[in-house]
Formats: sequence, C-alpha cells, structure tokens
Amino acid sequence: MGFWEFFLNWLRSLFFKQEMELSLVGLQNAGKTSLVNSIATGGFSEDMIPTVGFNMRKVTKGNVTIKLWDIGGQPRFRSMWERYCRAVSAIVYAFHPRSPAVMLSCVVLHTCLLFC
Ligand SMILES: Nc1nc2c(ncn2[C@@H]2O[C@H](COP(=O)(O)OP(=O)(O)OP(=O)(O)O)[C@@H](O)[C@H]2O)c(=O)[nH]1
Ligand SMILES: [Mg+2]
Repeated sequence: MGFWEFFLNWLRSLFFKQEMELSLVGLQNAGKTSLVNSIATGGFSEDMIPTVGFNMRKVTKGNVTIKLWDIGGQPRFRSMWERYCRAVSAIVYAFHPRSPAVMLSCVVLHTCLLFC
C-alpha cells in the first residue's frame, strides 16, 4: 500500500469511525447472553449461566464499535434496566417465542414502553 492510499484510508477512518451503545433486555432465558456471544465470537454454547447484574462487551466490526450492555433478566435485576437503557443508541428487547413465559414477556415489554 502506497503512502497516499494509507493516508487516505486513515483520513477516511477518522470520519467514518462510529461508536454506539446498545442495551439488551428481556426476561431470563431469552437468549441475550447467547446473542452477544454469537455476535462477538460467532460461537454458541448450550451451557450458559444466568447473568448476575450485567455484562458489558465491546464489539468492533469495520469502523463501528458497539458497546453492548447485556442486563440480567431475572426479576431482581429488572429494576436495573432503566439505568442501562438511558442514553443508549438502541435498546433490543429479546424474547423466546416458544417459551411458556411469552405472555409475561409481552406484559413486561408493554409496561416498559408505558413508562419510558
Ligand atoms: N435452542 C436454542 N437455545 C438457546 C438459544 N439462545 C439461547 N439458548 C439457550 O437458552 C438458555 C439461556 O440463554 P442465555 O443466553 O443465558 O439467556 P439470557 O437471556 O442471557 O438469560 P439471563 O442472563 O438469565 O437474563 C441457555 O441454555 C442457552 O443455551 C437459541 O437460539 N436456541
Ligand atoms: Mg444472560
């Protein structure tokens, strides 16, 4: 790569580099941590332990870096959701469509939307 090509790529990267934050919420066992792992490493493991509190993971794809806040879905952690959903670029609500708790998940999502 020649000097000018290198210089132009560097200049481009300054303008197109983007950082964003995304929060992932949803009931326990919805698959949030599995989703984060598969985005970050492309891997999937069946043996997952429930998230205690939250996990933060930074993922870089091209010029975009996403800070992912993966919040625990057990009832005792749901009061934390609001704090971690403030000032983020996007919120993803995860649910398992075939879980017996799907109706509860809809009610929780509806309640979240009412109070946001
Ligand atoms: N078959 C299948 N199982 C999944 C999938 N995603 C997650 N699981 C399983 O569902 C269980 C819970 O997944 P987690 O990713 O820990 O769920 P979570 O939403 O992070 O749960 P909390 O951390 O408790 O809020 C694990 O046993 C996973 O292996 C999926 O897409 N397909
Ligand atoms: Mg989790």
